[in-house]
Amino acid sequence: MNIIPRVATINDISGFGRVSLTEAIPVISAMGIEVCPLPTAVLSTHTYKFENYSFCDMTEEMPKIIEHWDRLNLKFDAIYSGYLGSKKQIDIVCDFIKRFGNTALIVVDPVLGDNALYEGEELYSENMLDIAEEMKYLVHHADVITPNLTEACLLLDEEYISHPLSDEELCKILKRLSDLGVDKIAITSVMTGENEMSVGIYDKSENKYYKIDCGYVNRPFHGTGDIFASALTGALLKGYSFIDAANLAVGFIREAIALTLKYPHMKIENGVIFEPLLSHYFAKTTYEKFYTEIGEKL
Ligand code: PXL
Repeated sequence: MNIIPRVATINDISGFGRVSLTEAIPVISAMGIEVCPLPTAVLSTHTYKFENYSFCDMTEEMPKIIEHWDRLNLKFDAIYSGYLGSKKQIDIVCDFIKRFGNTALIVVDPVLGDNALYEGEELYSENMLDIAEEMKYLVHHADVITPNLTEACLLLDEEYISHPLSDEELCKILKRLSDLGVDKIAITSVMTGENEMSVGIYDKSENKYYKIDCGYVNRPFHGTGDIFASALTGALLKGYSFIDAANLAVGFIREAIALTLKYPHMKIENGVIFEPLLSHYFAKTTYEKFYTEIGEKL
């Protein structure tokens, strides 16, 4: 629609720690796509392992930004939402999608909690639990969703789904999520074997299920979910099929993790090092494939 594809990116900006907009803006821009950030909050750092961070809620400001964009008659090729701090913000995003989302690709990363894969990790906060109900409503408007397994549980009203998952179990969860009214699902960071972590993929219009091998490393890598959703959105706008777009996103994260591991003193909360990779990775035209098809016609 726009000469340079344009994406409205609704997420927080955390000044330090590599998450949300400080990943979405560089990643999507490096893919040759214009990013229009609609900030949901401004923080000094993200909230994982940091204490006493500053937090400025942007709920009051968001409608003013949207009104101005409306007066400018802006058109978006995609709307991509991430961290939303309250039910009110979810309502604002639903309204934004109704006003601007007619022909846009709608990508919702239903940020509700972390995967409780590692000892001492928090499952989800009370506030996030509170907004899970509203998030289901937002998910209903989406073409693509990218929950982790914890978020998938919350969306499906499941107490807990223990990993590792068999291919069949993974397909069933993907199918149930698509029954919420979504065509394309990617569940991130799912253990699919003792030492195997995957992204589970379901493309309903193709009726195909896949798992993409993340190249498991036994420690958390913070902020990779946001890189995944950002690169996925960018690749979809560039015309990749859903599985190829998700594969491209996983490949980028695998390279970022490999680079980060060269710096063993990097703290988990500093995220993964991806900046030196941006210029070459997204300039490539072919990508190594990490996926296998896991089910059909469930
Ligand atoms: O999606 C990760 C994320 C985004 N925004 C904020 C966060 C986190 C994870 O810790 O704290 C503010």
